[in-house]
Amino acid sequence: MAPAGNRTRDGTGEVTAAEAALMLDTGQARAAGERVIAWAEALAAHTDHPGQLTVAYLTPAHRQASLELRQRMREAGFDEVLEDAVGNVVGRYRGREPDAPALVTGSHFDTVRDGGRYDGRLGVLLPIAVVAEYAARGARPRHTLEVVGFAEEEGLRFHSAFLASSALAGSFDFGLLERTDADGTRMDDLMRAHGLAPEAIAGGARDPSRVAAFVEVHIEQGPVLLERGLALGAVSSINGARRVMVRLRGVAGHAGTTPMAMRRDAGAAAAEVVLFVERRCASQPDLVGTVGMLAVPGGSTNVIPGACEFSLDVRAPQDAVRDAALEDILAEIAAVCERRGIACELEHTMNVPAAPCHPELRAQWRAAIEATGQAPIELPSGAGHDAMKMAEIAPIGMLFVRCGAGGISHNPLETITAEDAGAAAGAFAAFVARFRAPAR
Ligand code: HGY
Ligand code: MN
Ligand code: MN
Repeated sequence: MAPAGNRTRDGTGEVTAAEAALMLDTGQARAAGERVIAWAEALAAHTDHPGQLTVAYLTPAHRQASLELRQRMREAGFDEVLEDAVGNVVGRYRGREPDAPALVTGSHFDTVRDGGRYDGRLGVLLPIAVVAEYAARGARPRHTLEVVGFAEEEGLRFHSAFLASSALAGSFDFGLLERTDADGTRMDDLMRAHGLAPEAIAGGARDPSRVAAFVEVHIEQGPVLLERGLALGAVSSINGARRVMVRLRGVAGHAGTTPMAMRRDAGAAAAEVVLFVERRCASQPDLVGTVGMLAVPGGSTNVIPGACEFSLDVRAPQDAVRDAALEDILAEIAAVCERRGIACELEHTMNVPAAPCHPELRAQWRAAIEATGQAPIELPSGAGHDAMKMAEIAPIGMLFVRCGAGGISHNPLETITAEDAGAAAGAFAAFVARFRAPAR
């Protein structure tokens, strides 16, 4: 017998008729998953470098991707679709209670160099596919659903990670507008050349009281779900990250005539530091350290490196562990430079604290995963996400989706299945249907 009132029963207990209308059945979820895979494939056609997927902030490929996302949103039936002052693509699907604060979701659509087609983009395309299901049946969630395609998260072009989500969070660093890319193009000029208005960025910051929560669907970018045989996982917290660009200056010299003891070799100094980073960060569990960029600017085979530049990226679940490791690394850099007669310049380019997901949203994601018939597990995120920026103004939650190919990411081999994308669509719809704004 149907429970009293306008309640109905589905596989996970009592839901109201309005909530039930927001759920996807297996067929609808699968169709949404297949749509997401096809859209990700189409979006990957836009790239800065043919033969690989690289989409940096405001390149021609980035602009094409932005137009395509806006078109997907319009076709899906969003009530409002716009591009904001920093280039974010924003779609709003009105809720049953339009005066209630919005449930904001989304992720980034820029990529790393030669990256995968689901990092970030899954978190934009999947909510669009679910809204298309809602619009097709005239179903409305309680809270307005705002889907954001963040224009820049990876920091590829200007070393400015989370640029776009910081604009929504009201913590945009306006000094970045003066930063130039490898071709000497100023960010401010580039934005204006694309019709964006840096002076309007501050006005785009969200009023925290108007954001009920921020949730992000993202590929796991690791092997845990794959090894556990699970499609989905709720995220417990996001590791904090610190990044530094290190520029070493020694003395260029003749590779053939300069005795080894008389050299001030910036490349050899950097090599010592890289191995120290590996040793120090391997010394504690969950602490990671990476030198992802390493270059001898203008180097030649027969010239001792007079300069060497490299990046540092250090992360841990606890900020204190991360900061202690970075301190040790910077102390080692100073000692190596002292011993070798090398000058050193440091540029701190990122310091994002670890971001715990809100307990109530973790519970709601676990319930949503269970609604898809899967046992809910929780796992931390070693990768950084826009959610950690949005955590500055709203409670956050995240859903991870299994990665294939051993969990590889930031690599063209990155992959997910349509079936898992469908499971994620079903969980996302169940989450939205039963979403309750956490107490603030
Ligand atoms: O670096 C990261 O963790 C993210 O992919 N930007
Ligand atoms: Mn990434
Ligand atoms: Mn990402």
